[in-house]
Amino acid sequence: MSTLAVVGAQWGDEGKGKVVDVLAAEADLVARFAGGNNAGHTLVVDGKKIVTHLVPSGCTYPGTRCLLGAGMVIDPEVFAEEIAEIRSQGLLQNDELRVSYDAHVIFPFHRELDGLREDTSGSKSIGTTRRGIGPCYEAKVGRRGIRVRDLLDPARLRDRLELNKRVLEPEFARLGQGKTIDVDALVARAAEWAKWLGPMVCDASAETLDAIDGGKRVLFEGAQGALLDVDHGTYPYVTSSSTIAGGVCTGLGIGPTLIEGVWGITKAYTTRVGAGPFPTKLEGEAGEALRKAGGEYGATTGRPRDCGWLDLPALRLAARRNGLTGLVVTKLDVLAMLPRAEVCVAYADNVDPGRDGFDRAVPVYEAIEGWGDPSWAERVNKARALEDLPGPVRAYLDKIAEATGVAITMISVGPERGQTIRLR
Ligand code: 2SA
Ligand code: GDP
Ligand code: MG
Repeated sequence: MSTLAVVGAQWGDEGKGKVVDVLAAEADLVARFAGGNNAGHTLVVDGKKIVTHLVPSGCTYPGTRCLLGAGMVIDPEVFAEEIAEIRSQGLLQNDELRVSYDAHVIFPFHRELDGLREDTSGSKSIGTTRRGIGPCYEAKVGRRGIRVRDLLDPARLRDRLELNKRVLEPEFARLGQGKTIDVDALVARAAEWAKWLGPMVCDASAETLDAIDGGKRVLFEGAQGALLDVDHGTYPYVTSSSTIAGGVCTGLGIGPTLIEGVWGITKAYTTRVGAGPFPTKLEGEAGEALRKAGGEYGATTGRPRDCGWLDLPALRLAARRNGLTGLVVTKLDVLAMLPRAEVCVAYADNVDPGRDGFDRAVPVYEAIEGWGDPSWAERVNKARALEDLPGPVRAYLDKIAEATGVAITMISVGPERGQTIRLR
């Protein structure tokens, strides 16, 4: 397959970074199409952990081009730090990293506004990562956004910053924090960014299309997950971008007919970080046990993630809205550590999440039969073929495939690149 999209099929943190890292061994180009440094994608190669936020997770392979598309929002200061960190490990040494002219830029005032809103929203806060993501996308759809290309044109940049100053200073005052946006200082700061960013700026749509036309293998790397999509997620408790496979087209500027496959990543259970409905969330000790077993803490903020059993109705919705052609199940080793496990097979009273939303969804659980042999954790961890997995674990995977109508194409049994069972 020459093009494949890899997207989160839950509320993010499904293991997209690991899966993209595995698949990127066979890719020429890895392109991110949405989100920004709210994302935290973890790769573990030979015991060494790398967490990417803006840089695509193909960054460990020399010669593989990494592209940041127009649908992304980029904080240049975070980007510079991330590039330096990755380069210090001898990676991304040449011209492997490219950024769209049309990606939007996160300024310090976006970050401050994000944090201030969270601090002043009380029980209505979204639980954002406070990285300025929402305010930057708001500016974009409000047609006052500042794009990477504007950093290369100081007069235009000044004009755009003045516009944002007029809109945002009253907003800061309304929220109880007087703030002056110092346009001169920001223009000077942006001139520094432009020096190192300028050489990597490109027409990311053309780069992607030319790569596909030239027979190159292209991976599209999603961020967050289907249920955090601004249109199709648990609105308003969502991120501000198109996280589903449709976002590949808008975020990179390519047509849907060029996406040959879409793999959705799901954990063997469910996690969520931030506010909003989470039907299968486990309270108390049960949730804590899963968090501990899975090491479920935010890869960007370090926040503890809420944990619960796998939610098949939610996964089915994600499969349909993404048009999944394959499903990757991760963290099977973590579920195997538990003495018992359940799975949500339906919602009570025929609640349909598409029609009724997730607020009223009360899970109907089934215990997973035969679960809970203390020897499994190690056995699953070491499995490299489907046949190596215990019978009840395989039956669980079959149940997931049947409920979603999507074939399982890969299974992850540990964080390391090699701890993977490839079925396709
Ligand atoms: P934002 O910052 O505006 O995008 O937040 C809006 C909602 O989107 C959620 N969100 C995420 N959920 C899971 N993982 C994310 N990335 C980090 C990670 C999160 C972290 O990899 O662990 O470190 O805390 C991510 N990014 C955004 C967020 O929780 C809000 O619900
Ligand atoms: P992403 O945002 O989807 O890339 O996921 P994150 O990196 O935020 O969170 C996934 C976490 O699970 C990371 O710490 C990964 O190293 C880890 N991980 C991924 N796959 C597996 C797996 O199969 N088993 C275990 N134990 N950990 C995994
Ligand atoms: Mg993550």
